[in-house]
Amino acid sequence: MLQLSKEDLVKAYTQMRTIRDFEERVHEEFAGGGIPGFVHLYAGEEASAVGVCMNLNDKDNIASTHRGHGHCIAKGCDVKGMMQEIYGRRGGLCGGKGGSMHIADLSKGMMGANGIVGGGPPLICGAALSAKTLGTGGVAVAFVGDGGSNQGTTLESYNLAKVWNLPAIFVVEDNGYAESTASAWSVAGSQIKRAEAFGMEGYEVDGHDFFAVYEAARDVIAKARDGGGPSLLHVKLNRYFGHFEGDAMTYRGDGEVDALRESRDSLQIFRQRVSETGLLEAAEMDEIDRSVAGLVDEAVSESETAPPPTRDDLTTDVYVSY
Ligand SMILES: Cc1ncc(C[n+]2csc(CCOP(=O)(O)OP(=O)(O)O)c2C)c(N)n1
Ligand SMILES: [Mg+2]
Repeated sequence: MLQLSKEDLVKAYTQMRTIRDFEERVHEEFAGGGIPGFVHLYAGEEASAVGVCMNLNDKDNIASTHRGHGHCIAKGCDVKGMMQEIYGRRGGLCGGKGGSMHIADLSKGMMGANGIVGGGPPLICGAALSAKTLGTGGVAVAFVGDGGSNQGTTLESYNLAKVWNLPAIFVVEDNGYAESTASAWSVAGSQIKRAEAFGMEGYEVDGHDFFAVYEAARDVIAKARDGGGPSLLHVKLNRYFGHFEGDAMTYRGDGEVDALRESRDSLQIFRQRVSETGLLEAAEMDEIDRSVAGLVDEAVSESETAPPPTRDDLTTDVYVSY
């Protein structure tokens, strides 16, 4: 924690608060019928995206999941552009044609949220191979869920990343469920042993503790940048909302989410840690809370009135031209 500057701490808290407010607000607006399509929320998992991405720069790439808003914000995507994308507006980051599950911004190294579970790991093998070949010094990170960790694409990617000695990091975000299936039931062996089976180092991390994630990610990312090859982080955390918006969550115990919000809240844990050590004052964080709330308000009100894509937009962005 000591090596983080005050500026870094402010950035980390601001990003985590932005993710939380963004998601809480999308939850409300979706329930009110303002948002089209299908939405998966990241609230509760903020420390993972931010703890990892604080160690990355614009040359580094990440591949996300269907639960991608937090990864986008942590990698520096424009919050208003994201909200417009979720609303399907022309001013959205992908012209309003991608929606929640396909937000991408290559200029920030955000290769995309992804509707294909286990779709991210193969993509980062490509990004990491390109960084290695071109000598950019960049690394590539895939976020993948506990469910996604069982996909063949993920295990094949572990193998490829190791045999090619790629600057690749696999972050398994284990929130305990894949849709309604508990990971305790569905994941055989252990994530760490899976990493070891492919000759990679793997570390288990408390995904509600920003500092634990930050430090674990810092070490494996530095190793990858130095040519030390891929690693895996098994990040244990919890989601606060349903699998998707509208999920009645009948598979979760009574009071499970309330208890998590009470005791496993990455923002509260962060606030407590930095206040105890005097690194940031509560008043400074309250001020950040107010400014983030204003930003999210503006993002929603601008999205509500923004125009949708036009008929002509239907035929653009279909094929890439080089
Ligand atoms: C290849 C593929 N199979 C199935 C689905 C349907 N699906 C969407 S999300 C999901 C569960 C993913 O669980 P996990 O990887 O743990 O991520 P979480 O939702 O918990 O963040 C499934 C099965 C899909 N989108 N893609
Ligand atoms: Mg999961």
